[in-house]
Amino acid sequence: MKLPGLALLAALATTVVPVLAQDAHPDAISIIQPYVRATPPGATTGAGYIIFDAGQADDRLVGIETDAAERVELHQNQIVDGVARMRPMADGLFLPANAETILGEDGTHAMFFGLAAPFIVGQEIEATLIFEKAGRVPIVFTAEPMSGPSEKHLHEGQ
Ligand SMILES: [Cu+2]
Repeated sequence: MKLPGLALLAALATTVVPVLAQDAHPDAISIIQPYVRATPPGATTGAGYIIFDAGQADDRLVGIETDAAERVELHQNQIVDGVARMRPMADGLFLPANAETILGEDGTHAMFFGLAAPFIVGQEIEATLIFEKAGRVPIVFTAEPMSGPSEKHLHEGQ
């Protein structure tokens, strides 16, 4: 497994989970090393990251559901007047065929709002990814230390 230019994730043990949603799609999308960053006590928001390797067809991640939070949004950081802010990705995350797409690159991330409990290192968080074509796919995020390289960003409206 080659993870070019992704020191953070390359440093983690890499797990590849081929998703075989339907037998008819032998080259289905792969979901690689989904993780969330551990959160401090009392935190109500968290962030998650995933590497995708789309199969032979384009797809699009349009949503994430989990019992661990009230809701999850797909976000992208943008610099406005020198300050990083984040906005929901209205069209979701496009996953071009035969390519790796990283939720976590270019300021993208999954934003968890209303955490049921803080994310603790090593914790496993069950979630369901919702794809335009592949449909609903269950995954498990692992909580990694919060001290990893991170972009500071403001949470709009908080
Ligand atoms: Cu965010």
